[in-house]
Amino acid sequence: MLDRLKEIEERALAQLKDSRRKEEVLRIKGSLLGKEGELTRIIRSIKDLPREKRAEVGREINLTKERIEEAIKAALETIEKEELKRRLKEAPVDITLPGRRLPLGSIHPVTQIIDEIVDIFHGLGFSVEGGPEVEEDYYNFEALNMPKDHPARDMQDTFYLEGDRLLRTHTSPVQIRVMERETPPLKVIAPGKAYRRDSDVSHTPMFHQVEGFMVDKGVSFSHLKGVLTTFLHAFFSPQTPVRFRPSFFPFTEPSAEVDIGCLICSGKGCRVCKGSGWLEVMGAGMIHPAVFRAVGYDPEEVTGFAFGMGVERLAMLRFQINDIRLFFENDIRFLSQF
Ligand code: 2U9
Repeated sequence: MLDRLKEIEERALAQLKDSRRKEEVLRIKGSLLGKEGELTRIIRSIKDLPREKRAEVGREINLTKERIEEAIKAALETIEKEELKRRLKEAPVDITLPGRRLPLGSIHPVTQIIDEIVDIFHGLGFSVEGGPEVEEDYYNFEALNMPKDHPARDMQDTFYLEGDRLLRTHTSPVQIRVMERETPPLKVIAPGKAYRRDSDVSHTPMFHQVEGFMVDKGVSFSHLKGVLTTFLHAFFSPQTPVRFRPSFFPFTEPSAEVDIGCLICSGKGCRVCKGSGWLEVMGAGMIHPAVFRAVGYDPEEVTGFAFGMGVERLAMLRFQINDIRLFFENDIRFLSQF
């Protein structure tokens, strides 16, 4: 029996050594270890041996089986390695080539501009606040001195929802909520989305605003001019001319529109500034006493200024883009330029 085992092992190892194909190795494996394999049959026959021989022969059979299994594994590995070598030779891979890079994303131009504006006002001591985009009529209009019959509430401009709710048409309601909650002195900016029923090259139904305000005892129009001029010089350039023109907003009195010298023609007059030499970039004013009364502040006690700017408009001026809709088409060829 032991001789037979030795003979089987020697034959198996020799055959495996000569094998060049996986199928051949598997066939040898089957002929030895399969259901009717030579070694399997020997294992089955242990029970017919005299009792005193069984342990010794059994041990020898197991050792032989282990060695053969190891030789099969080694043969398969060798064949696989050879196969890989052959395939690499047929279609060579240049491992010195750089890998494929994943495309790198970039920050959306509108977000870049918001971040810049926030940084500048942060440096001037303003904190940042946010609030709901689905607002109540009261916070969006009523508290901002725009009663029920005010033209700014027109169905043409506002997205109305059920009940007294709407999509905020500006971020001013954030500031009403801040004033309701806190007491002066306050220096706050509110960046965020606003919604209006409007769509053309310079309007989208959703756009971004940064509004801000400062409330304290003795805040004057000079503070407004100082803060906004400082901001515009930081955002555009310290040489940029800035002017304030009288205007009207229901929530500020007096009100102003803020212009900068045209960035394209340096004030000579061109298509972008429609020949005027100036570009309107912000609205501003002293907070209306009615707004203070709505939030429970005494307008005899405190004063404040407020301002607002359209982020897409500033981004269009900064990046010289003539159609606001490009910001929202999410065309990767457009966005990857920033
Ligand atoms: C409170 C009181 C007053 C915010 C202001 C403007 C003037 C303004 C526009 C600029 C371009 C909106 O994005 S835009 O269309 N904004 O002209 N906004 S004063 O006044 C406030 C805000 C909050 C409590």
